[in-house]
Amino acid sequence: MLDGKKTLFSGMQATGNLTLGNYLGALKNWVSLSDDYLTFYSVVDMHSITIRQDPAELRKRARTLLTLYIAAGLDPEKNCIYYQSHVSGHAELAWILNCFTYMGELNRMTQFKDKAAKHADNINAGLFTYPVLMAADILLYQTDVVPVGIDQMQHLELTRDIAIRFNNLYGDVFTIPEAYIGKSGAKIMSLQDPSKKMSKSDENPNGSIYLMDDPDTIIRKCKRAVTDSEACVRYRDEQPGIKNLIDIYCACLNKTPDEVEREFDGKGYGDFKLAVGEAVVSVLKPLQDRFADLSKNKDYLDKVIKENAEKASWYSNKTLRKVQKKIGFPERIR
Ligand code: ATP
Ligand code: LTN
Repeated sequence: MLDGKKTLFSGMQATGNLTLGNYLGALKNWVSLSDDYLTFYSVVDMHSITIRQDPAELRKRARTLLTLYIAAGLDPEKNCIYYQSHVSGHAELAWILNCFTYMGELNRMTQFKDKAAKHADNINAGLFTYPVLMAADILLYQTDVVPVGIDQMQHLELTRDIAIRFNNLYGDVFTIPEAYIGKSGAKIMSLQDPSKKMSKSDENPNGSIYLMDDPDTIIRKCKRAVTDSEACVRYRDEQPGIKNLIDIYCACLNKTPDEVEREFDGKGYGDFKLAVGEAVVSVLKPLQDRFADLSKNKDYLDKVIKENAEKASWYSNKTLRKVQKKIGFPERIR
């Protein structure tokens, strides 16, 4: 709660090109929830450097991501859209929360284990304490709700544990946040291997649909999606490829799996895959057009970046000062 309004926080890393999974699992819900909350949507560039980045590339991707937030339908006048690295409170609170988080808790994080296995030559302390920075992001804004894909649930549970632990020691300092997982699209799988989540860091570009893919590419990737030989469009675990395509179709067109099964009863996979491709195009094409327009408007984007960083700093400082006082840091002399 901030200013008597429920608060929403979410963020994405500026690594790789956003996929349809990122859009349907996160961004789309951000847009649908944005009217009901005081909202903060961060480009979490400080999280990105837990993996080695090319500086010019990181800067470019961060700006692209921020622009995409707006192109997806988040009005930056109403939603605080900003770079995490522009608001120093994130790092300051993360340090404090590090001292309230146990090694054993961090050792259990599956994202850490996955990323450590993938980047065995650079298992840095930042990668290990990544979830603490994420907890700081969320708790800084007294967040009530955090829309994310299912893969982030474990980090959210940890955030809650840290907040409860802190509150037990110092009184009611933090709001305890809840995850918001969308009804469909919470976990979009790779088109080439439906046992793996669609991910922006996947090496096989055919497994993911990127938000910037052109219509022909989208249709081609859907047509080539790995399915099975059952030859019926059914929403069930035994047909993971088809199930995933139904999820995509439902999330794009706001339909239910039942409706989709009926719609494609007696039809072949060719028809269904084409319809999925067209549904994806119908969602991504308008977003791509808005992105192209926004990208031309440098002054506008710069203004959004500056003003929203100031707004986020203002709110985050309120929480930070409270925390610093509670734990016994000396008061600032004005
Ligand atoms: P990486 O491959 O670099 O780990 P990622 O594609 O998993 O990245 P993140 O930046 O970790 O993306 O996630 C951004 C948001 O998108 C998170 O809320 C996450 O839960 C959601 N998300 C990511 N992939 C999927 C997916 N396949 N289905 C649904 N939601 C997803
Ligand atoms: N860890 C998240 C990105 C992230 C985030 C957050 C999401 C960083 N801070 C705060 C929600 C709230 C990820 O890898 N997707």
